[in-house]
Amino acid sequence: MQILQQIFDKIQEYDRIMLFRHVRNDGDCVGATKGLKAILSLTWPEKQVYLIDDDHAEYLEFLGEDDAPVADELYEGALGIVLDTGTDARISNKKYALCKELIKIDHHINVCPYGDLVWVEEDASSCCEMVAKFYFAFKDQLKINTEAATYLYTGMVTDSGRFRFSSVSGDTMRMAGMLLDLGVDTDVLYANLYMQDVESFKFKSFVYKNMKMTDAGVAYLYVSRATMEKYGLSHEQAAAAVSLMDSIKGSLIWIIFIEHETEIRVRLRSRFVTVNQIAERYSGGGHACASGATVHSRREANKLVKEADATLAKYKAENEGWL
Ligand SMILES: [Mn+2]
Repeated sequence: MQILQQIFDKIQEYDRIMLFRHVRNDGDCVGATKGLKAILSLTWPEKQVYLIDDDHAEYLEFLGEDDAPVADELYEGALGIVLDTGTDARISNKKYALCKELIKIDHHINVCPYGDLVWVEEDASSCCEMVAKFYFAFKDQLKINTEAATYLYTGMVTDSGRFRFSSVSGDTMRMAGMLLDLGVDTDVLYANLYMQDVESFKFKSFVYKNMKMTDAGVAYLYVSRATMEKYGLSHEQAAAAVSLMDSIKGSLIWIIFIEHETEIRVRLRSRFVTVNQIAERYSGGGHACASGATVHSRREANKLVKEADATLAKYKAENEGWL
């Protein structure tokens, strides 16, 4: 592909390269930036390659720290490469704007094609898969090691739900296979990614014990501020528990209500059935199968559940093949 060659040539041209990723770090943006940094540093030890970001996610700390901040002058005249970041507004380190030229490498919908060179593959399961593809396209000229392969493999695993999502293609598995051949230790990786504190299992047990099911099969849970306090959870951590209800047989809609100081935030998730029209009636919206909304009382929450129940009952009556 021509764009890969253009990116390779551009990297060769520069002595200093700054890597960027999105706010609210995830495994893919961290893996892609760390993986590419390792590949570039191994291949061209004489080049300065920096990865500087204030943001960090606790669960990815095992991948190691980024570089310490440097003076603005070092950004000027450098090549910036932004990974896994759909829009320039989401770039975490705002100093990307100081770079002389910018490359965008991403797999989100390309509504905002910022940068001088843009390589976007909307079908790719992760940005790490794209970096792996870049490496293997130039493997005679680029160097990699087990550590770099592990960074890339990490992002491939986390962004694809452990290779479960429909975005996973034959290419995804071929790239993953070639990375495994470089010595990725998946036992250590999965232990780092998926082991949890005993408290979080206690909260899980709370979720399954206290969630309710409507007649049509809407699973829902109300999390009060007292509950969050009891389990030491942030609003965000509590809201993430919606995914614990994502694979209950017969339940195609699952909803979590999180009590905030002055309102109740709602996360609606579904399989096959569209739920954003429900969210829109409660000052929210979002994707067909993943939406957010806000209600102001338990009564209003129950009303939303009733509407979801009616939506699901109608769906089940009119469709076959759901599980
Ligand atoms: Mn990603």
